[in-house]
Amino acid sequence: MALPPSLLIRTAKTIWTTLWRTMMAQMAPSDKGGAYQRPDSEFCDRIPSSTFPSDAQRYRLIVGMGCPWAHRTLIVRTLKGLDRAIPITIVSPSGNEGCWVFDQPSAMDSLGCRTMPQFYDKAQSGYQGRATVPLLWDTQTNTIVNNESAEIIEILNNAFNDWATHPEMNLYPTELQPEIDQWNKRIYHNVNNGVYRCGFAQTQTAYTTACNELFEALDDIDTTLASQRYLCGSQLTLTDIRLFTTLIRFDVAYYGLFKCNRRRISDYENLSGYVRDIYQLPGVAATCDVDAIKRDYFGNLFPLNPGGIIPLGPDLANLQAPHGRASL
Ligand SMILES: N[C@@H](CCC(=O)N[C@@H](CS)C(=O)NCC(=O)O)C(=O)O
Repeated sequence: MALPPSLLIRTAKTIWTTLWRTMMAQMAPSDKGGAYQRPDSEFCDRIPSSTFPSDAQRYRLIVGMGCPWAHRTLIVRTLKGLDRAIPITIVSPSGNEGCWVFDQPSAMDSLGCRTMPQFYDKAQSGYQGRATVPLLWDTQTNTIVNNESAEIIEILNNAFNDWATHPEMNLYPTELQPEIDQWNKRIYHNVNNGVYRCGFAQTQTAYTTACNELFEALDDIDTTLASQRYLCGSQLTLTDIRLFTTLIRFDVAYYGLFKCNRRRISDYENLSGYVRDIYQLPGVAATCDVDAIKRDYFGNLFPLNPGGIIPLGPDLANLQAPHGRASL
């Protein structure tokens, strides 16, 4: 005998909402108002230092191709020409285990780890924090150097110039640092983490605040980019790379899955050309794995997309179109 629909709906809603809240609390810690609170990164050593001297092939980057934070490190590694000096290991998300897993035999197999949490535990026994990517690993002492992308990209920019194919490329020049730092602060809160603050919001108010702040920042950035090629003028810097990895995921994932749907990046006149400009820099397109982005976001963030269906669009052929920004 079928249940009366209203009872069925009420029961399903109660169970579903309770499960959703429980899973969201685990996946996305929030404050009392339901706003997402990203946990701080816990490993913040630098290279060069007395413990971690600069050296080629000693350090390894562990990345996930869908992850915007890991993507920053891949782009800086590529632009600097550090492919030989800093090898990478790619991990994939395991939807069932809720963590990153090593899917191919890797140089670190000798450590006997299959998942990122096991790997963090090797570096710090009993580690209870988030086992995030990207991770800069020291293969000599078998420990973590750094797991904060904002710091790893500074390390990659500075510490390995003796082995870099493009040592002359300085993405964090001293004279631009105050301006870069200012952009970073605004872009991190409103855009990089802003899209997560929309998608991981657990109340309407938290979502509305995040969404308003996100689009206010994007509107301002679009205006800035009307008269200059990059955020700090004519020179590409770390702040552009930090912005780019969010923008390239925007129409693909954040617009739909994270409800960042006031406008697409492709609707912005200047931001859309800016994305094409950076995408077309030598080596950058090869770091952009759109299938992995779709798979990792739509396929693995179960509380946001329980059916796991991965959308077919959008059409990104336009990324190869002329950007017309060189004259700015
Ligand atoms: N602050 C970190 C954040 C990195 C981060 O949140 N990475 C995500 C993937 S996009 C992750 O590994 N999450 C796994 C988890 O939180 O358990 C950074 O920028 O390096």
